[in-house]
Amino acid sequence: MSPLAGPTTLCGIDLAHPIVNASGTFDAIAARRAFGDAVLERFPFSAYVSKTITPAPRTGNPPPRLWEEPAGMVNSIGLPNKGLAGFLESDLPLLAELPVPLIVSVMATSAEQFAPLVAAVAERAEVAALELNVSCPNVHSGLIVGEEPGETAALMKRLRPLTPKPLIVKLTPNVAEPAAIAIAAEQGGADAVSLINTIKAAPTLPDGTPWLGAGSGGLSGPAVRSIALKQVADVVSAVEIPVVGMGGVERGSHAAALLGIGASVVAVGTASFRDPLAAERIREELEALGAPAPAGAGIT
Ligand code: RRO
Repeated sequence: MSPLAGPTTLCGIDLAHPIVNASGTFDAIAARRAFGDAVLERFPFSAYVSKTITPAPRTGNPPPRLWEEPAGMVNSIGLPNKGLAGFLESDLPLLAELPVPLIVSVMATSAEQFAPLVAAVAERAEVAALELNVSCPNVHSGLIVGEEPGETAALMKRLRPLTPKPLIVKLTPNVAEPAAIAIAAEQGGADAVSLINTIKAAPTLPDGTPWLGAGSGGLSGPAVRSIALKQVADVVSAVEIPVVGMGGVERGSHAAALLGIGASVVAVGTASFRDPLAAERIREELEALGAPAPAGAGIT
């Protein structure tokens, strides 16, 4: 296996290869229900990042929740989830059976609500690391922890003492300088940052009415790839901690480009909706490439 697609580590967690999933884009429990244990035998990711959970259950946004673009997709899912208690009881035992380390994505509307969620998830032996989602474009909570460096720092100050487990801060692309948020996260004790989440978007019908039930959503897929490359490069040069890069990865060469600019690990997101085994193909293509794309090389 080429070094590019070979074993690696993220925050001390051993990974068989550098391809993980973007939170919320691959439902491992539903996949196993549909395809059986073949999903475990041929699991496409080297770590599994759960869909984001919140302290209390949420039903999510009103439909429609999806809009297709020529080179992407706008989602307005709105964080439907069983809440902490439901997750611990129903989902965690199933996710613990996956053959890879488990990273649980969490979100709350204030540092005080984040704290018990992080503590309860982190104390579970099945959980290797937590991703702090401070970047969802679809929940209008007034939460600005991911948009103001001072707020990010305050969040980390509250959460960092709660667990020695790795805390990965998921950054929003919807700010002028994601690197400033990344620096605040690092200074607050984050072990890694991940980016990009989706870019705010509002598909609109010819009569001016919004398509999405919630009015707006977040754009992902190939359309955002070069934005992700810019933001990941900026963040990589601003912090010492590892960076999980994602945004429109559909081929091995796209993953190579993110690794080539300094991402430690690459996440596959929207591509998995079209093909649940896209990440496996992307890893194979990455392996065949063997070396990072030189800076400025064309992306095919
Ligand atoms: O559930 C969602 O609507 C959602 C989340 Br939590 C997120 O982090 N990013 C996104 O595009 N959608």
